[in-house]
Parts: sequence; C-alpha cells; structure tokens
Amino acid sequence: MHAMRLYLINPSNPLVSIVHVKESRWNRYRVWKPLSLMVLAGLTPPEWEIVIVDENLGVPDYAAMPRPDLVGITAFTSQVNRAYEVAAHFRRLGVPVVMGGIHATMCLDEVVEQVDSVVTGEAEDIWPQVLRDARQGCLKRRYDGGFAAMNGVPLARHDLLSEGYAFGAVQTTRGCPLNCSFCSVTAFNGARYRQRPITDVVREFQSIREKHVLVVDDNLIGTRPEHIARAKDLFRALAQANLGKQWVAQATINFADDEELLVLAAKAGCRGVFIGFESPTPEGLRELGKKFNLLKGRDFRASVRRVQRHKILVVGSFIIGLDVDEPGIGKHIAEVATEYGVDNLNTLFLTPLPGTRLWDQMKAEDRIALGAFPEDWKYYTLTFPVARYKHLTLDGIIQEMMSCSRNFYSLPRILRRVWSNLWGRRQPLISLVGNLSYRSNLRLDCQAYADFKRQRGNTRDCVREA
Ligand code: B12
Ligand code: SF4
Repeated sequence: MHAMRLYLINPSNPLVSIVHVKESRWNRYRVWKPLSLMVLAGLTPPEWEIVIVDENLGVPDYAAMPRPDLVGITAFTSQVNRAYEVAAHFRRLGVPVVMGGIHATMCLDEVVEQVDSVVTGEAEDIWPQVLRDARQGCLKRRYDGGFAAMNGVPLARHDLLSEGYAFGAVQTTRGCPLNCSFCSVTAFNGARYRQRPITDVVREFQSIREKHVLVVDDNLIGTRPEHIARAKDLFRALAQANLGKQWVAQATINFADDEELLVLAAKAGCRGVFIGFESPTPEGLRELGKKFNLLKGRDFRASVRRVQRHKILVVGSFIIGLDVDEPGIGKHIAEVATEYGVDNLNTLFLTPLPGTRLWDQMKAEDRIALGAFPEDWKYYTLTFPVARYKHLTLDGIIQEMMSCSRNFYSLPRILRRVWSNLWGRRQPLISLVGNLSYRSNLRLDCQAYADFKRQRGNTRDCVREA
C-alpha cells in the first residue's frame, strides 16, 4: 500500500489576525498550539504521512504543497468561515475534506453542507475508522465519536509542530459537571469529569519541548474530594518527575480551599491560574448557573491571596451583558476585581455560543442580534456584543467594556499591582508585561468596536427597546 498524505489544518483565527501577529514581537504569546490536531495525529496509523498546518503561524501556499489524499480541519465557531474557505479549496481539487471539533459538533447541519464528512464529538474512538474509509474511498457523511475513554487518549504528537510557540499544550481531564449556561463544555465533553492516567500525562509533559505549558483542562482540579485527591496525585507525580516545566491552567475558585493542593501545585510547576468569577453579584452568578461561586461564606479576596501566597498568578475572568447588568457594571467589575486582588482581568461579552443553554434561551427570545450565519460567526469570539442585552444598548455595553478595562488597567492600578508582585516575589516581570499588553490592546479594541458598529448598525439593539 502506498503512503497516504494527510493534512491537518487549524484555520487562522480572527483574534490572532486582528493584531497583525506577524508584525508583533509578542507573536509567540498570541498563538496557541492546536492540541486537537496533535491528538488526531497521535491517533493516526504510521502508513499516513502527516503535516499539521497552523495558519496562525502564517497561511501557506497550498498550491505549492504536494496534493494530500485527505484533509482534516478543526474549528472553533469563530474560525469557521476560514475553515470553509480552506475546505472549498481542497474540494475543488477533488481532495476529500473532513471536519471535526466544537463547531462541527454544535452546528452539524451547517457544516455538513461545506465538507465531505463531519465528525462530531471526541475523535479517539472513531478516527481510525474514518481513515480506513477514506483510504477505501467510502467516507460517510457523518461519524460520531461520543465520549472517549481517557486511557484511549494517545500521546499528542508534539514533534509535528514548529518552534514558533511560547507555550506547549497538554490535557489531563475532560468534562465538567457544573454546566454553566454560557459554556459549551458540558454539552460537548459531558458532565462526567474524566481523568487521563497520570503516567500518560507525565509522559506527555516529558515530550513537550517548550518550558512553558498551557494545561487546557476546563477545570484542572474538579469539584469533588476524589477529583482533588487525583489532582494532588498528578501534582506529586509531576514534581517527582522533575521536568523543570512551568505551567498555567484553568480552575474554579475551590482551587484556593486546600492548602496541600496549593503547595503541591506550586511544586509541580504551576505559575498561573485562570479563574472564572463571571459576575460580581450573587444574582449574576445565579443567572449564569455558576452555583459553585455562591457557596456560603466564600471570601474571594482571601481565596485569591491564598493562591498568590504560593507565587501563583491569578487571572480573573468576568462577563458583561447579563440580564441583571445595568449601566455602571463595567466600573463595578473593575472595582471588584481590584478588591479581589487578581493580577490580570479578562472581561468578555455574554455570548450565546451554539449548543449552550444561553443559545436556546436567546434564540427563543429573539435576542441573537448577529445571526447571518455563517458570516457572522466571525464575531463569536466573546470580544463583540453579538446579542441584545436587557439593560444595555450596543453603545452602552461597549462603553461598559471600555470603562472596565480603562479602570482596571489605569497606570496607577497597574503600578500598584506590579509593586505587590515585586513585594511578594510573584513574577513581577510577567505581571508587568501582562498588564501593559492588556492596556495597549485598548486602542485596538476601540478600533475593532468602531468597525463592528459600522457592520452591525444600531437597530433594535437592546431588549428594552423591542
Ligand atoms: C485551550 C482552549 C483555548 C486556548 C487555545 C486555543 C487553541 N489554539 O487550541 C485559548 C486560551 C487561546 C482559547 C481561546 C479561545 N477560546 Co477556547 N478553549 C480552549 C479549551 C479549554 C480546550 C481546547 C482543547 O485544546 N481541547 C483539547 C482537545 C484535544 O480537544 P478538542 O479540541 O475538543 O478536540 C477533540 C475533538 O473536538 C475532536 N476534534 C477536534 N478537531 C477535530 C478535527 C477533525 C478533523 C476531527 C476528526 C476531530 C476533531 O477530536 C479531538 C480529540 O478528541 C476549550 C474547551 C474544551 N474543553 O474544548 C475552549 C473552547 C474551545 N474555547 C472557546 C472559545 C469561545 C474561545 C475564544 C473564542 C474565546 C475567548 N475570547 O477566550 C478564544 C478564541 C479562539 C479562536 N480560535 O478564535 C469555546 C468554543 C466554543 C465554540 N463554539 O467555538 C470553548 C469550547 C470553551 C467554552 N467556554 O465553550 N481557547
Ligand atoms: S464555565 Fe467552567 S465551570 Fe462552568 S461549565 Fe464551563 S468549564 Fe465548567
């Protein structure tokens, strides 16, 4: 049998391209490894010759590359228009195109029109069959991978990507039981928290060449005592393997509740954690279904401090545009995040992502303002207000976002934070660069909002006006 050639493609993503990534010194910090494609490559038998193309590092001249036998494309919703362009290019050449990932799963009917075959769900149990069918020229229109067994997740092929990234990537768990209304994770990966065998994770860490690693888990430590126990075992194993890696991860606020967990995480190389606070008010948390943050007696300021004491930076994430949010919410979030003492603040617009409960609700209430799909998917980056908000007009919500950023990233506040990082010997340089880069993005954001408003117009942009 002759070797078959497979291209696995990550289409360029609008969040990267708007900052003209090629021209920026910080390029390496803006592009993230497409782990899905590295996992697919790990599942692919040796008779396939694999090339992974990450268009975020530069779009290649496909015409100058050898003709592949099969193309696999991944896409988040916001990347999907570019994914369709790439698919059309290869289909014109008669090369079959398969698409999988979150958007293909949530918008199957749309995607199936644009490619030869769609894989929904996780790929581990189904990809070998897709490849067999492709080889025999009998690809089906649709495959469903369901939820994979975690001991079937292969070591990702870290060797197949170039050195243009600041961070490696690894996944240790899938699924989230918390099922927040705005998030696709429970719908996509299920409510059952599934953990990879610790030995696999350590081996994979060993195969990553970058010193810095993004642990992509949605919630690295989980919620129940047995999850926390497993996280501790993982951290012990990573520390014992003495890999010299420094990593960042996402977790819920219960990360701060267990001192032993924090000690072990720091020893294992944890240097930063991204925590979803989501809303400054209990009403907002209830609206989003983020019950976990509502636990009685929870003191967010003290929780953040406990994490930081272990020299771990805390990035706090909030959402603007909830039904309970009124004018003034932007400043309120900035004040609350400052009071909690987070090192960086990431505020996003409430966005109805396909497949979420929020999508169903907003669709039913005719609140999806940007709904000319697929074109409008490019705005579903959580950095544009794509819906009709209850108390905030289009101009109003953009002003709230700007006021939030200007407040939190004012120079005096940045200096105060960096001083506190210096004092606590908590990576002051990273903190300074992180804060300044958010601040310098403000100008780009203004430009992006102006373009967005021109595109969207100002018609019926708030629920109140309906
Ligand atoms: C890591 C991560 C990031 C990283 C890295 C992104 C990157 N380059 O990969 C960063 C922080 C940069 C990021 C940014 C964003 N992210 Co993000 N991110 C994730 C996260 C937590 C993990 C993704 C991951 O690597 N998983 C591990 C791999 C192995 O799993 P996988 O991607 O699902 O792939 C499997 C299957 O899907 C399938 N598969 C995937 N592709 C293909 C292709 C083929 C051909 C086949 C057969 C199968 C297949 O096989 C794989 C193995 O089973 C997910 C949540 C999640 N659990 O998926 C959110 C998630 C993907 N992100 C999300 C969003 C919204 C964003 C942003 C748009 C928002 C923002 N401002 O933060 C940005 C912009 C990204 C963009 N491209 O435009 C949403 C996407 C929803 C949607 N409908 O698009 C998710 C689902 C989280 C959520 N809250 O709902 N993200
Ligand atoms: S936002 Fe976080 S906690 Fe909520 S469902 Fe998504 S992954 Fe789970």
